[in-house]
Amino acid sequence: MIQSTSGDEAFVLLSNGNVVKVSTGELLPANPDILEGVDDLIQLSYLNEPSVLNNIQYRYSRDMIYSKAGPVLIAVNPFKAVPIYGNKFITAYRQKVMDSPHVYAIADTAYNEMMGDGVNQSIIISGESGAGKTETAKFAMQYLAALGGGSEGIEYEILQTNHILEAFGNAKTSRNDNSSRFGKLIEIHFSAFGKICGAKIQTFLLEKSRVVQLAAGERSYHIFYQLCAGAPSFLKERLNLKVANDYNYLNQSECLTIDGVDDAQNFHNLMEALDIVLIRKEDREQTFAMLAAVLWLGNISFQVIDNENHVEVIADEAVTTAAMLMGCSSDELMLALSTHKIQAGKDSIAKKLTLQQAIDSRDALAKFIYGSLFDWIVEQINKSLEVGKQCTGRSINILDIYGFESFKKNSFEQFCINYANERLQQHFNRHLFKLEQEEYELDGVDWTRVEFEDNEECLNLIEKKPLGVLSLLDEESNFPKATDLTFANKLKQHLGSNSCFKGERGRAFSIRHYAGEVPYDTNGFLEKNRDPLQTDIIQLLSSCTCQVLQLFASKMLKPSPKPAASSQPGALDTQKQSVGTKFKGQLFKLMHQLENTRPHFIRCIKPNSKQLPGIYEEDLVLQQFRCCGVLEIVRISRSGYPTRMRHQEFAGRYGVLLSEKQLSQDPLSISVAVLQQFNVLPEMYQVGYTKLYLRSGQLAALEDRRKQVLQAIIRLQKCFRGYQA
Ligand code: AOV
Ligand code: MG
Repeated sequence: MIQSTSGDEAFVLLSNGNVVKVSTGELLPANPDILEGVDDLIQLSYLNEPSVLNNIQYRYSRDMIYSKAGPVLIAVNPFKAVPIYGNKFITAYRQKVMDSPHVYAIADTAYNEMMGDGVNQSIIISGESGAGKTETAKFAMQYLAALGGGSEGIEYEILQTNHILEAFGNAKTSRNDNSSRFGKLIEIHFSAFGKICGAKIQTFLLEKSRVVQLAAGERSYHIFYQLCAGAPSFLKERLNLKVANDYNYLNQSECLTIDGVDDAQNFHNLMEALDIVLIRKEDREQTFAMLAAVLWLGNISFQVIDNENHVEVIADEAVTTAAMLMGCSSDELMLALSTHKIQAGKDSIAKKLTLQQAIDSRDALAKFIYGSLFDWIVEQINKSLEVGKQCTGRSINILDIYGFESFKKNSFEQFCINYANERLQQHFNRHLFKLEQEEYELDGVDWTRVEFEDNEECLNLIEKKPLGVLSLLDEESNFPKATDLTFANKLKQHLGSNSCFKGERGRAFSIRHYAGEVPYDTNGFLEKNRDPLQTDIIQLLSSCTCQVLQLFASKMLKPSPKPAASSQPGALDTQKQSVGTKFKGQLFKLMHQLENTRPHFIRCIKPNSKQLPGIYEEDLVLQQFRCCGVLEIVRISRSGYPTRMRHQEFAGRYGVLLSEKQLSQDPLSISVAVLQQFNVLPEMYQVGYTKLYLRSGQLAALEDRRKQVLQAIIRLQKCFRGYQA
């Protein structure tokens, strides 16, 4: 409220009672009280950042966590249980008794459009780490499960997969106690009757490094702590399982528990979920054995035996237990972890590894086992949810990936995660800004262009060939003598002209992402991109009696059965795709798949970085609004025409209401005649070359009138027949 002005200065009373002096040029108009807390930001009379921020805050403080920004659902993380979910609410949204913005409403629209138009749909959830994507995805699944539930109970199985995937793929980070460390797309398939008949889960790049290395205060994957805390005693005995604190892979970060989380209880929930998703008992046993093997591998230590730093494995409980769980002898395991076989003519010589090489080789083995186990579990789940014959090909996809991340130290993992978010942002921009406006322009609609922040430049920086981060990374990864420093120098040498790139000192560089600038440390980039596994280790795995290990090893051998001789430590096997390139391919495939569906966007917002309820940090929220272009979306939807119909279609549906004479015209003229007949105001529509564009709400009004007219005709006909009789 402006209290007084003098010259170009104004005294303004803030809502917290403080009075501040500002220059009048900085003042923006506030919205009238009657518009306080509107459902959809497009209803605001004055569209500016403070108004949007205030509106969302007003709603948030009243536990109205969902709002609309035109077609986009905004979900602000409440960090507490809000009583707006469950069967009562599902029914209310289904029966349209409730229509306030909600993830249920989005799921409902997607379902109706799939059933009505026969078009596959996608619900695309984005937002920073900890913003609430995974929870939102689960509520969307819950709604679809309730709607599409049938007698077979597959919908219940689908919901249970969340427990399993979260146990194996989520972990505590400094941003989120339950952070997804993989990307997930779930396709839910429906029968002709709209019942769920199967599902398929695709996952993207799991953060494997977490298995062996943790930042202070973070945890490894939940499953390890759950297993240690909750395994029944017979299982503990069989796996020689200790408490979490006894394992190096878990105790290194001095964080073993999460406030408010009961790992033992979660282990029981997981067992139930595994039962429901029909994971076989043998498979479960092998899974637990592999988890314990990973933990024990982490406890294996080495002893330096000469002055060249060569090592031998210390034969202790860790080695014997890991070997027992893997199904090999301790000697075989010790040899594979401390030597590298080299072919010399017909003979092979075992060369001893240095301490660092041995540690790397042990960790690579642990990461390989865990990563393969994760993929294998997803495979088993998919078998159990198999898309059945009664499925019609109709589906709703729900995408929940890891959110944008910026820590103090950012490595290859953050680079991949943020790259995925850039791709997703481009898809979002394309659908909400680009395609929409292009269509208007192409169809001759009178339209003032709304500018938006394009992230093409950043994607080019990452993806462009041959001079992009990923290409240069592959080039260096193929070069055995390259180091993280030479890689960093190469980036600086070639990418300096891209405005999203900033060279930093030494091994560091920064990228200006759509969601903010992130400093990366190239330390470990090459190794993580190569993700090598020595042939000696693969051979060991194929000789293990544990069946899943044989299976994992066979997958490594299949694409390129490579003789040991050519294996150069440190070089990237040319036939094996690098992690970065493989990820890029996966993302392209994902985008292609999403392009074939009708998207529904949900933007999750993190109101504070403390993960606490009731705190709304304006700067943090504003920055998130800016990077997804909330204001621009509202601007476009407000001046846009969300309903569009081909003239032919429109004329066919509403032309019946015109006189014979008017009908002899072409579809475009019929469209115009209908609009005139129904007195639709000129500002409510635009006539394009091929389509008619209507403001929101107009079609509903037309439908009502059509119904009235048709009913009147029917009444007249009845009357006429009665008269004839
Ligand atoms: P994310 O998926 O977006 O982060 P989550 O969905 O894991 O974030 O949400 C983080 C935490 O916020 C959850 O564990 C809940 O405690 C809380 N939360 C989120 N949404 C709700 C809600 N609708 N109601 C109640 N609590 C909620 V990451 O996976 O880190 O990008 O990689
Ligand atoms: Mg998540």
